[in-house]
Amino acid sequence: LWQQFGVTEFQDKEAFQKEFIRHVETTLARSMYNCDDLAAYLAASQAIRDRLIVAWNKTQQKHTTKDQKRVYYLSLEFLMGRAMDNAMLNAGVKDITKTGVDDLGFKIEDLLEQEPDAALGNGGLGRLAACFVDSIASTNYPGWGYGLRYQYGIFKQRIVDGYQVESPDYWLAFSNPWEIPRYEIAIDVMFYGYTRKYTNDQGKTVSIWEGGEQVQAIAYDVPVPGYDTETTNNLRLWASKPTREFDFEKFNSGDYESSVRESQKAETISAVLYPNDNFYSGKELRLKQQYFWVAASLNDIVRRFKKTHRPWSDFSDQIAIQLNDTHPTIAIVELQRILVDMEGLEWDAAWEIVTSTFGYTNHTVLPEALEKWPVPLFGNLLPRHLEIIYNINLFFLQKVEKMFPKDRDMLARVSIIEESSPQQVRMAYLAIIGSHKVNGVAELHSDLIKTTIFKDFVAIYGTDKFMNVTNGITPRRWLHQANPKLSELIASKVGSYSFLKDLTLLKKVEPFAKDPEFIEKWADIKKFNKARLAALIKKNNGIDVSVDALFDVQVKRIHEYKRQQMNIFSVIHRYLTIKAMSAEEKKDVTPRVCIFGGKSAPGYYMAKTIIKLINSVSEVVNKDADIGDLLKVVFIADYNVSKAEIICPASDISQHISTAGTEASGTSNMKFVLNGGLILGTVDGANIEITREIGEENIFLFGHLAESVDDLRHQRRFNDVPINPDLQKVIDAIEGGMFGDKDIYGSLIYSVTGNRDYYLVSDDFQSYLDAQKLVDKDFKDKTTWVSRCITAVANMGFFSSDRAINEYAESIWNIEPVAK
Ligand code: 26M
Repeated sequence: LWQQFGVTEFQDKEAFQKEFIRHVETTLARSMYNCDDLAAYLAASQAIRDRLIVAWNKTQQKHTTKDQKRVYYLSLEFLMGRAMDNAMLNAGVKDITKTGVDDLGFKIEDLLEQEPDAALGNGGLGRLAACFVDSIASTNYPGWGYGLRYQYGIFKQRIVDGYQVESPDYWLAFSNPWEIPRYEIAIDVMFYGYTRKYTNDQGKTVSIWEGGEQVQAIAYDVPVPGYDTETTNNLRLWASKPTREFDFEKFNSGDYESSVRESQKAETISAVLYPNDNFYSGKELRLKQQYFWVAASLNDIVRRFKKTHRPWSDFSDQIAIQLNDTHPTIAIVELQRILVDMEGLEWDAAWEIVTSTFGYTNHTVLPEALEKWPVPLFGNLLPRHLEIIYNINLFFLQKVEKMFPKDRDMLARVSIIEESSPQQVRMAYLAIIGSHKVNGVAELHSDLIKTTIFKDFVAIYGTDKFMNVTNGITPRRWLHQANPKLSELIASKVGSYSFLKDLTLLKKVEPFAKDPEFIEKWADIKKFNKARLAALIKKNNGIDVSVDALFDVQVKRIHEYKRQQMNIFSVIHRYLTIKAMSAEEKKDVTPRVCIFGGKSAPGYYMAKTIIKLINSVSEVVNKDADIGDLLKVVFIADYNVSKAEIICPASDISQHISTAGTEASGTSNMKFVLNGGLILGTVDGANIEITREIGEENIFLFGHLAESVDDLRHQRRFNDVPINPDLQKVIDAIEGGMFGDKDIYGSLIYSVTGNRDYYLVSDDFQSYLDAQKLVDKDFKDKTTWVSRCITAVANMGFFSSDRAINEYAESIWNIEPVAK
C-alpha cells in the first residue's frame, strides 16, 4: 500500500531508521551528529506523519467515492493532548518505531516527552470532543471535526507562593508535525456591515448583508487515525488571516503601519482559547471566534455538498452536524442564511433542511454557564443573523401561541429573546428550536434538563426530541497508552487486545477477581504506576511520598460546584485528628497522600483562593514531624492531558464530589475506574451509571441526592441551620492562622457559612467524613481492595466512547460505518 503511494514503507526497524535519518538530514536540515531529543522527536513524527497522510488520502478518496452520509462535529475545543504515541499505536508501528529509535541511541519515552500537548480546550467538553473524533475514526464512520487553530491553548499554570500564575502556551513554537496547512483552502468571512432590502427578479423583497469587514479562514488539517483500521479521518482547524484586499488598499495609499495593525487585528480572532470552564462571559471577540469558525466550516460543508450536484432536499440525508454545546449555535442561523439569502430557497423549505441537519448536546445546567448575547452587540457584529433570529423566533412563538393560547408567560419564558435590558439572545433556546435532537451527557443530567432548564420545550415538542447519550472515553489513550502494563495483563486473560475495540470484553477478567496470582500481578502494576507518579511529584514538588500510602486524587478544573474546598477542609480535619492522636492511636491510621491538580479560570477569585489554601495546607502538613508519612498533601501544577495519563493509573481513590445535580457527567471518573482505582463520589452525573455497572459495593457514595438540593438551600437561606461541628473546627483552625494569613480565606469561609453554602458543603460534610473513614478501613484489606478494583474494571465496558458514538450514529446522525 505505502509503496503504491510513493511513500517509503517501514515494515521493519531498518526501513524506519532510513526514513528517520532522511527526515533529520533533509526535512530538519540537521546532521545525525547534532540530533537532540527534540530533533529526534520531530524526525520520528515526520516518518509517522507520512504514513498518516497516505491513509488520510485513501480514506478521503473512499469517502468521496462512496458518498455516504457524514457527520461534522462542531466544537470550539479539542483537547487532544499529545499525538505521537497515539499515532504509532493506531497506525500499528509502535514496536518498529521504538526499537528503531532505541538502537540509534534514543529512548522512545524521552522523544514522546518532547511533544507539547495540543491543549485546545478547557476540560471535560474539549476532552470529550477529542475522544469522540478518535472513536468516530476507530469505528469507521465518515466524520470530520471542525474547530479553531488557537495559537495559544489553555494557559500554563505555575504555582508561585501558593498562588496560580498563568503564562501563555505557545505550543506551536517548534512547528507542529501533526497538521497539514492548506493555504489554498481560504474562506472569506464577514463581520459588521448592514443589511439592505431590495426586490429581486421574482418581485420578492429580500434582505442582503453587505459592507462589512472581511477576514480569511485558512484550513489546517489534523489527521485522526482510527485504531486497527485504515480509516483516517480529518480534524479541520481554522486560523484567521487578513484578506489580501484588506492589506493592499491601505498599503497602496501609503498607510503601511495601519495596514499592519489591521492585519494583526484579523489574526487575533484565532489567537487564544478563552480559559473559562462552565462560565459564560459576553465578550465580542468570543462571538467573533464563534462566527468565524462556524462560517468557515459551513461554507466548506456546503461547498462539498454542492460538488455532488444533488438537490437541496438531499442535504440532511447526506449531512449531520452536531453542536458541541451552544458555542456553534450560530451555525443554525448561518445555514438558514445560506439557503434563503444565497441559494434562494423558500424560508420553510430551508428551515426544514436546517432542523433535520442539526443536533445539539447540552453539557451543563449551571445558570452562569448558559450563553446569552446582548442584542446590541450581536446586531452590530452580525446584523443579518439577528434579523433571521427574529424571524425564527416569530414563527416559533406563533406555533407556541397556537398550542397554548393566551399563555403570555409561556411566550415570554420560551422566547429566544429575553426581555431584559439590554435584551439578550438565549443561545440554548435557539439551539433547541433549530435542532431535531437535543441530548444530555448522562442519565441524571438528561432527566434534569427535561424537568428544569428546558421544561417548557418538552411541553412544546414532546419528549421524543430529548434524549440521553452517556459520555464515554477512548480506551486506546485511557487504558492502553496510559497504562500499558494493565492493558497487557488484561490481554493475557482476554486472549488478545480485542477489548480495545470492544470494551465490553473486559468482562472476561471478572472471574480473576478471586484469583490470588492475578490479584498479586494487578497489585504490582498499581505499585509501579504509583511509583511513576511519585517520581513526578518528587521532580515537580520536591515532596517524597510513599507508594504504600493510599493515593487519593482529585484532579479537574477548580470550581466551587466540584467542591475542592470540601476536600481540602476534610484534609485539614484529618490533620487535626492525627495531631490529637497518641502514638498508639497513630498506628491505626491509614497513611494517605492527598493529591490535587487543576486550573482555575484566571478571573475566578474563589477558585484561586481554593488553590492557595491547598498549597498552604501542603506547606504546613508536609513538614510537620508529628505527621510524617501518615499524611502528605500535594498540588500538581499545570494539570493537563499528558499529566492525566500518569495520574489516572496511579490512584487508589479518586474524588468526584460535586453537589448532586451539578456535574453533568464527568469523564475522569470513568478514566480512574478503568485504570483500577475506586471512586469516592456523590450521587451525581455518570457516577450513578458507573455504580449501576460496577456494583454499589465497589464505590464509596455519600451526600444528599439531587432531589433534596433545592430544599436544603431553602432551609439554609431562611432558617437557622447550624454549621456542621467538624467543619466548624476546620474553619476555626483556618481563622486561627494555622495556614497563614486568615484574611486570605475570608470570602471562602463566608461562602460555606452563615445562611449561604450554595454548594451544600456543610450539609454533606458529615456524610463525606463517614465515607472517608470507610475508605481508610477498607484499604487495609489489600486483597479485597484489589479484588473490588478488578471487578470494577471488568464492568466498565459501557463507558467506551465507541459505544457513545454508536448511539449518536444510530439515534441522532443516522449514519453508517464505511464498508471496507
Ligand atoms: C463559554 C463561554 C465563553 C467561554 C467559555 C465557555 C465555556 C467553555 C467550556 C463554557 C463551558 C465549557 O465547558 C463546559 C464543560 O466542560 N462541561 C463538562 O462537559 C463534560 C463533557 O460532557 C461533562 O463530563 C462535565 O460534567 C461538564 O462539566
